Amino acid sequence: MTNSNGWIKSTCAYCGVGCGIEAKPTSDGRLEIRGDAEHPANYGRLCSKGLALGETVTHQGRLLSPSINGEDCDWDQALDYVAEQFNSIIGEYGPDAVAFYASGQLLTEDYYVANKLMKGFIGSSNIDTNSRLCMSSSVAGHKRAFGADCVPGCYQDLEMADLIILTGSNLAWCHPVLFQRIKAAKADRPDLKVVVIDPRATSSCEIADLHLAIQPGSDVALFNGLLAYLAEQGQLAPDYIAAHTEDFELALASARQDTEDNNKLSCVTGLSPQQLTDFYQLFSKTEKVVTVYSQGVNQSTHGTDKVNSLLNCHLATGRIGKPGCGPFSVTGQPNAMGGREVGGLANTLAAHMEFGNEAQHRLISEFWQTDTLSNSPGMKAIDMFDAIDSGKIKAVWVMATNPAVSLPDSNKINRALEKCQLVVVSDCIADTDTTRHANVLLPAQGWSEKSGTVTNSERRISRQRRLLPTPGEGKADWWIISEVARKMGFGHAFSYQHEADIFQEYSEMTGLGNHGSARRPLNLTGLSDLTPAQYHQLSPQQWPVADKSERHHDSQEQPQHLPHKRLFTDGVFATPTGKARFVAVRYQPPASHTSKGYPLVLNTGRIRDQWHTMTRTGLSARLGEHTPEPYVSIHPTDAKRYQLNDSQITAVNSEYGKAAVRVNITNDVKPGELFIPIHWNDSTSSAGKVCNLITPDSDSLSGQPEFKFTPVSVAPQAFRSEALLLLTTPHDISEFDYWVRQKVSNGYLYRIASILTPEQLMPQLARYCQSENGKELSYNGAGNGPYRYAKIKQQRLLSCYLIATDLHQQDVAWLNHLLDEPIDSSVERSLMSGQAEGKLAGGKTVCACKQVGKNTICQAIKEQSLTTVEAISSATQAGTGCGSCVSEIQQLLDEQILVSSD
Ligand SMILES: Nc1nc2c(c(=O)[nH]1)N[C@H]1C(S)=C(S)[C@@H](COP(=O)(O)OP(=O)(O)OC[C@H]3O[C@@H](n4cnc5c(=O)[nH]c(N)nc54)[C@H](O)[C@@H]3O)O[C@H]1N2
Ligand SMILES: Nc1nc2c(c(=O)[nH]1)N[C@H]1C(S)=C(S)[C@@H](COP(=O)(O)OP(=O)(O)OC[C@H]3O[C@@H](n4cnc5c(=O)[nH]c(N)nc54)[C@H](O)[C@@H]3O)O[C@H]1N2
Ligand code: SF4
Ligand SMILES: [Mo]
Repeated sequence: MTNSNGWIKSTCAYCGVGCGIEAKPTSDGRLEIRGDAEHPANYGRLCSKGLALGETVTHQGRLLSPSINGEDCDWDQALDYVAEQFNSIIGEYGPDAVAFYASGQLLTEDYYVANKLMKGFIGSSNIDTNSRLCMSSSVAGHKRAFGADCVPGCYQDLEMADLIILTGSNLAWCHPVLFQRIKAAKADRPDLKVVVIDPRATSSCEIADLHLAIQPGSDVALFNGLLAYLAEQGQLAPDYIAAHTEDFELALASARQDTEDNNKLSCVTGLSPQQLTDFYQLFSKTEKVVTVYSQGVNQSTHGTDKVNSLLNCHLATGRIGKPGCGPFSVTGQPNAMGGREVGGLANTLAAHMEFGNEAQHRLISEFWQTDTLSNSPGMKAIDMFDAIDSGKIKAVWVMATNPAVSLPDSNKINRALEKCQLVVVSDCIADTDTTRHANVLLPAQGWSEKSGTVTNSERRISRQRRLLPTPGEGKADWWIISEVARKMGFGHAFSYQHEADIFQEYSEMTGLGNHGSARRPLNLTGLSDLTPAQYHQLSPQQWPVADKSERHHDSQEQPQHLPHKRLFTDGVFATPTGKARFVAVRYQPPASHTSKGYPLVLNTGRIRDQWHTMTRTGLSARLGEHTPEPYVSIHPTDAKRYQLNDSQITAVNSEYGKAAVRVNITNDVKPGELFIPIHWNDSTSSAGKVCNLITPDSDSLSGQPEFKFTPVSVAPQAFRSEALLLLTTPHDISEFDYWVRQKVSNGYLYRIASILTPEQLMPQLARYCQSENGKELSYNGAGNGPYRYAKIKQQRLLSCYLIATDLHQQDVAWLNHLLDEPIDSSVERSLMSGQAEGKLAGGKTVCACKQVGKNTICQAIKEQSLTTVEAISSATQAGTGCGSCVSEIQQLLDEQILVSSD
């Protein structure tokens, strides 16, 4: 799929939108990246993370060689070792003493073989994945209602809807291209209404007609209220209910119990009766409604019930399986869907077949030619790590995920990994919090080197293509797993020569017993006879593709004619009766409660420009600029109560552990509620890892952890000095009390705080600047400083630091580019004065795509009297790339207007 100009089509590495990209290798080993105008997920658009993909393919920090207990070795030795250790542990303790912990960032082909090895041949179901943390409540909710784990709609529905409800989803930052599509549709058709349901005011509220800042965890009550309202107002679809569903009366009775008393509903949801009525009326009078939902719904002790409460409302009004209608679970990771399809979760079999179904068990056993196919579900992620902690599981193989950072109660997880007899980690990055626990490290190919398929949120399968050669010894994940399988003695079933062989086997498998009343929507048999060349060329395909005739052939159609398939259009669902099931759900409060010791509720989530544990987005200097440091958002009244000033460092404590982050005082969160982003970890900060605090409570049905509700306390932390240290290579600076690492162009910027005085801190920092010779500039204030130092060689900065009693109020973004620009006298002056002068005065980056800083924008607003975002964009270029900074530009504009009207 290379066109005549050398652009290769592939799929973005990050979120479940699954945008098509085109990439062209550059002479310096990077990639030029642009959106694929023909891909139906994005039609050419990309967000800031997608646009920066080319900057993350650097070889810096890559895991280059296999190793055993810290000693590099060759592949044969490493694979032999893993196979022997697994076999010996299984021999002694049985198959349930081993486990795989996989990821929605594996390709479908990788995932398929991992699942086949564990469930089919090792004979245990102890394979679970980070999708447990991400989508498992949606999976469980879909299965309860539809009989199968299916997202019924397609992206086109977002543009055809007249009402879009975003609940528990910060789409603007987490699925930015979908957000941009909705925004464009709304600009075309202002009648398209948007409701955001989120305890926080997020960037997604930029397009909201109504923001319902609900009480955390109260979603079931809100949607039960909607169901009861619809019934009361005679706004249900009785014919649809009668023909296509069952158990409606039970669900309605349950919903009515939650809503008997309007005051109670207001009290539980924290919404006024007027807000409730506004929302309910909007839903009831709008025919075409899409409810987009994500982690605010899923990551909850009652996540599955939250999912079913909103599915109930769509089923009761027949708003499903029609253009512009339906519940829409937007998936997080690039291949969260693919993993679910091939049985990556411990409680499902491959190809949407299920434990407990004798016929399916027999079909799979025959298909794989195995007599050891596991009979029952395995351990879900939280239980799996508990079993590692207790010693029941003795070997774990972690693939493409960083559980030492991302699982709740991180102290326990790290203890468990430390104790575990055998920890095997396949990753492309050498130093992560999880690789630090590994006995065996296996270097995997990274995004730009891999080849295979991924499935996005609208069930569309896209090819990820090899773009660059692999550094060092990195191998494809499917190859690594298949080789271990061969060495464990299962060679006959893992003799794949190419990823296309695996795809062929998997797509054939989706056809097993898939007919008549046992029909499963997931059917790819129309793709099962692809030749390797056709697989290589494969254009995006939305499932089901039950027959060859349904296959989309690239060259024959214009992108605007690509099919947009919906499921359940005929009202036939994947349950034994063909009817969708209502689920009777009741509101229940979150499992944990605030108390005197832990009076505040901690919510966690994502920021715009970082991806999870930052092992990849953290390589891009551009992406690091937007939010360089972990923070806690807190309401002004709480800040006052707990004596916190803006930008000071605070300790955050929970029953499980502690963190230390910057204070961000804002009205975006309500009193009593805090928000901390998830991205920082022990490799990038002293105490920014939020999962140290998080409760291991999880949903009893789905096993998905409660990441949005942990009781915590805050307490200001006193430091005597703060410092900024700029170095060209990463250093271990864990000797400092508080530190955060930021990738900047050609180096690293460390933010440091210390209980030492500036004078005492100075000699400690100076040690990090000693390695090379060069011209030294220094400014030494007496006692409390400030102290400033820079080492320069041939007009290049080698290192520098700034120390003062407090630096946090100061705009220091001008330091970000110092390592890649020639140092002239104005830069030298800035370094010695500690203030940006001359060309450095642009300020903190707002628009990452066009590199426009805050000061430039604010200055343009003031000097040119700009009053609209469009005017700012045309004056400064800010917001003309991916557009996801537009809300921030608006905010700057609002602030400037406020300032000038003061
Ligand atoms: N930039 C960026 N994008 C990403 C990712 C990333 O790391 N960075 N990760 C990807 C992945 S894997 C995922 S899973 C998705 C996640 O995408 P989202 O789910 O959109 O992201 P989150 O920030 O985790 O949470 C969404 C919102 O839920 C709200 N919330 C909290 N509690 C409640 C509640 O009780 N009810 C309701 N209704 N809302 C609540 C939070 O305030 C938050 O704004 O993002 C994907 N996209
Ligand atoms: N507090 C809190 N915690 C959360 C969440 C939350 O909202 N709040 N969200 C949860 C959710 S939804 C998710 S999805 C998880 C994400 O959490 P993780 O999955 O732990 O995070 P990642 O940083 O994406 O980890 C992926 C790892 O795989 C490596 N990798 C990348 N590509 C490949 C590859 O092709 N092969 C191999 N072998 N390795 C590769 C990367 O270098 C990285 O180390 O976090 C969860 N944790
Ligand atoms: S929205 Fe952004 S991160 Fe998600 S797939 Fe598209 S470009 Fe990648
Ligand atoms: Mo996720």
